[in-house]
Parts: sequence; C-alpha cells; structure tokens
Amino acid sequence: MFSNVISKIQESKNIAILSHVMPDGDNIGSSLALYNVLHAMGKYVKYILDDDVPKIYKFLKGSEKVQKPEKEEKFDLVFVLDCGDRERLGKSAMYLEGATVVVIDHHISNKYFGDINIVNPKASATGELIYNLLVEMDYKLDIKAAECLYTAIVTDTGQFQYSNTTDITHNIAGELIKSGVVVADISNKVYQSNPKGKVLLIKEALESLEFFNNDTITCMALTQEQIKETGSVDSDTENLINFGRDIDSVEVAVFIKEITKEKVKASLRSKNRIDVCKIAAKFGGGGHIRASGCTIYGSVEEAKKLIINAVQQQINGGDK
Ligand SMILES: [Mn+2]
Repeated sequence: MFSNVISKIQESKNIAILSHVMPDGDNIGSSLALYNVLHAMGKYVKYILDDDVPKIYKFLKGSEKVQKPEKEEKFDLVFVLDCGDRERLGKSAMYLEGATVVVIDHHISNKYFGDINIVNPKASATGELIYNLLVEMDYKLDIKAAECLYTAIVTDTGQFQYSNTTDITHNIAGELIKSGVVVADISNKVYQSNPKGKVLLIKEALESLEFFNNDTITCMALTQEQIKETGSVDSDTENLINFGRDIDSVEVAVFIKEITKEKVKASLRSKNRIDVCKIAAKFGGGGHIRASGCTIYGSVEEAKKLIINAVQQQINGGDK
C-alpha cells in the first residue's frame, strides 16, 4: 500500500510534514510519530503547523520542534497528514509548491489533492495509517513514536468508544502497548490534566446549552470573549461538543465557536444515524459521518439559525 511513499522517502532529502489548523490529538500524534522516525533515519525533516501544539500534547516527543510557517523554504517531499482539504492547511499550504505531495488521511471528504493519496475512511485515525506505513518500512517502533501513535488513536476514537473503532484499531493499540506505551500514563496526560481555564470554559459552554426539535438536537456556543475571560485557549474547546451529544434523547450536537464577529466555526456530531458530513458539506465543510465541521460567515446567532435549520431538515426529512 505504501511502496510509492517509501521510495519517495528514500529518494528525498528535505521533507516537511504539514497538517490542519486547530490541531487535535490525531494530527499531532501522527505527524510527530512520522517526524521522529524520519529524523531518526537521518533525514532533514520539519514539522510545520500554523497553530501552537495544545498543552496536553506537549509531552509527546518532538513537540518542541514544531515550527510555524514563517520562513520560505523548498522541500522535495511534503507529507500532509489527517487533512482532507488544502484550505485547512492555512498558511502552511505554501510549502506544497514544487514538492511531491503525499496525502495520508482518513477523512471521507478528502479531496485527493496530493501526487500520492493514501486515503482510508475506514481507519479510525490517521495514526493507524502511519502505523501501517512504519510496519511496511520495517521500522521497529520505540516507545516515544508508539506514544505519539497511541495518542493519535485514543483521541480520534474518543477513547475507543466511537463507531470508527474496529478490531484493527485494537490490534494496533495492542502492538503499541507492546512497544512500551503505558495506557494509564497517556490517559493521565491527555484526559486528567485539564487546566483551570478549560474547566471554566466548560461551565460557560454548558450555560449556553440549548435544545431543539424535541430534544434531539443540542447547540452550544462560545465567543472569543468567553475564551479570553476564562483564561483558556482556542484549542480548549476541542471535545466540548460531547456534552451536547451525550444526552439520551440527542441525535445531533452542534457547537459554534466565534472566530471573529463575522466568522464562526461550527462542529457537528451525530450518534446513530445522521450523516453530519452531508450537513457540513452544505456550508462548504466536511469530515466524517459522525463528526464534521464547517466555517460560516456570520454572527454566532446567524450561524446557529442556519445550522439548526439544516440539521432539523436532515432529521425530519428522513434524509440520512
Ligand atoms: Mn483524524
């Protein structure tokens, strides 16, 4: 599956790894795993990301080496991981030019914008695909790279709870544990290390919770002012949407985050039957069947109306 990619790695001297803005555990974990391996192989490699690495992922090896897309530089080979659309790369997209681009991803909405595209929507996380790549490279995983991949998988599967979790996911997790990963240690660092500001933000998010359509839809919204006042950072909003989804009557949860007064990021999660990727696509976004997102140009209130309407139509129209 990866023979093309492996020969490209062998041929290349300057390699960059890029991923989407507003990073999560999967794109950081899979990118850092690949970064550490290529670095250990003696390659000149840079991991470039528009945003800061969220605090909870800073224990991962190599996180201190992540660079911002500030300097113009040419690379022979550019990996784009966990990112379905070049628009989601933000400023980092400038490094695609002139390079052989390898896209490795599991988003069903992937636009195949690379020269080589390894896209498998059945993979629970891009971390699974990077694991497969390393196996095919005959690379013996050390604990540090294994921790990166385990973090990628545990976060993108919602701690092995989402429907994307398969026997393959668990087999890979098992192999990573064999390589030295201590499960309780990762849980402690990723899930039991909330900064105070994040908890205050959870309080604000719950305060904003609204129910629609006979309690089958929830919506929460946060403004930049709330993020600032609670002393939290943008990435602290990751997963807050789960509070709205994890209610017995709810099928779809919506989470709206103000980016500016005229621009918001909307996230969608569904539980059993609604394809939220279709809803996000109506607004130019994408993602997975059970987890998607889009950007809407408008105020929080305007975006809320638009999205709730679209979700309501999907739920009531029988259109899955
Ligand atoms: Mn992912």
